[in-house]
Amino acid sequence: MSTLKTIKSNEVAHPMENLLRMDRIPHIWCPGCGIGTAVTAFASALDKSKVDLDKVCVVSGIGCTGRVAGYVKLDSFHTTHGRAIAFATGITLGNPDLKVVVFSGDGDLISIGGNHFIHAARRNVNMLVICVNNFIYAMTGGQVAPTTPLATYATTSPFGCVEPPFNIPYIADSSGAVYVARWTALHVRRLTNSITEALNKPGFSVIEVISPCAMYYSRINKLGDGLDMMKFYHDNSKIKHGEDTKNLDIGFQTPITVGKFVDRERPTYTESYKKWLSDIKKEKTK
Ligand SMILES: Cc1ncc(C[n+]2csc(CCOP(=O)(O)OP(=O)(O)O)c2C)c(N)n1
Repeated sequence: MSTLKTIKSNEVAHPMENLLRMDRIPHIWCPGCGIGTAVTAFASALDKSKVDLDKVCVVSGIGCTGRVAGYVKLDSFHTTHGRAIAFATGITLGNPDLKVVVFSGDGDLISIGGNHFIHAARRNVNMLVICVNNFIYAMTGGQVAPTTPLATYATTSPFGCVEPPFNIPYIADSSGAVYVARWTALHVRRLTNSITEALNKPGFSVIEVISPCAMYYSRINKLGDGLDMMKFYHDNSKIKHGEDTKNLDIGFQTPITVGKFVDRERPTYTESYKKWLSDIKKEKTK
């Protein structure tokens, strides 16, 4: 049975009421922000994938995206800045039956949390990471992030960012992630399908969601509002499934390559660990 609420003609209800903590609504996100769209895609994917909601656990760090854990009506943890993956690793190792989903921003995951990210990918720890990349530290007022494109203005780069940005799918791929995709907040159905697919994939999966930040990124760089950013995604996104992740750099207002880039099999950390233990036991009983 669908977990999404069916709206009867005389009833005013949010169709995702069953998956959201309605007592926390209205949320803190600004008009034009894409985080809510990513949450909607996630909720739809949970519904489509038929996962047992009692077995789903959402973990977030700190930031605008970090607030997701507080809005979903699931077991969830709002953890410290940069440490979502560390908490998620503990949860998945402690209870391998859970489907652990990390929902966090690019700063949280790739800046302060970058080390956890690469090592969880290397170990192939069982979790799905959804990274909302708005190219900036939004919650703290628009500082430069490790994803801010070259020459982009931010409150801490008033003359334009001089540091080359990370390419998140490339880091995920080269560190060992088994599933890597990127979509924008405009690609709601494709994003939903990717999340659905990744929810059923064992191992470390990463989905990047390029999202407008109308309040900081767009305002500081004079790019208009959230709708203008959606129009930009519409006109400038190119779907290239299987594209080499080396080619996925994003510059300031350059075309954005989206799609599913990696889908491979590797033993998960839990599987390798169990096998290792049983091999040691066999060795000892010889
Ligand atoms: C240890 C620590 N350092 C710094 C901060 C301040 N801080 C809060 S959120 C954040 C960055 C958020 O950026 P991002 O993860 O990209 O999320 P967004 O708000 O853009 O969704 C920072 C630096 C903090 N809360 N804790």
